Amino acid sequence: MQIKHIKLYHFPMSRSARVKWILHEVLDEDFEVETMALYEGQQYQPAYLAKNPNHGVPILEITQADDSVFTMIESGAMISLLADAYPERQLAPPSVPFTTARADYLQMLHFGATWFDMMLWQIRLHRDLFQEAERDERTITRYKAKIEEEVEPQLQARLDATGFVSGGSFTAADCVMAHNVIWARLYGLCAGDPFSRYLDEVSRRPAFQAAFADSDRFAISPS
Ligand SMILES: N[C@@H](CCC(=O)N[C@@H](CS)C(=O)NCC(=O)O)C(=O)O
Repeated sequence: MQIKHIKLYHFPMSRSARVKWILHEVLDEDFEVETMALYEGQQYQPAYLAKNPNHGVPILEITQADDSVFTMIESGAMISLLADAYPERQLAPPSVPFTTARADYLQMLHFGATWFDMMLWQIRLHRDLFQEAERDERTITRYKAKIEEEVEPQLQARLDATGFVSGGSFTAADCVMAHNVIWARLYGLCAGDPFSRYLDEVSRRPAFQAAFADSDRFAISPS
């Protein structure tokens, strides 16, 4: 795939911010962003649903050399692809030859984008997004406990060992995991020093600062 142009559909601080972060890492400012009015329901417009029937951000539109456009709708896959598409940025261990560093990196990227993300999403739905009658406090309690008792110790051990979630340097897996840590902190989770040091470290990156420059436009709930 030869990438000619990239467009990201985005909402501040949401899962698209992970993708915006890696886009700044690999392309600096050389990509297009359209910010969606999610709280006003713009994602349900037919033209948007045709691109993403799951009505969410991010969408990544990749225009190739022949002007065909490939559309992606999963943030973890986008981040994995972008890290591999720009190997000179050294955001992922190479896929060939096989290494355990690559296996561990993929495992942490997907752990962040699926397992940990799923718990954060359940908390967000029941705490911030569902109508009052649909909210279930037990779901919030259950997933907060799972994060505290199961996820945090695993991440903390990794951060204590190397400062990053996989291997001894910053990788694309950190774009997912640090975004999750920022998200978790909205709920009082991942509050300890190793997580503070981690966020201090990654937030010094210019690409992080560019990606989260619009975070003041995020509101935790629709008003
Ligand atoms: N698994 C998807 C989830 C995308 C997702 O749920 N995005 C949320 C924002 S973080 C969204 O756009 N929600 C609006 C809606 O569902 O209508 C991914 O990681 O890309």
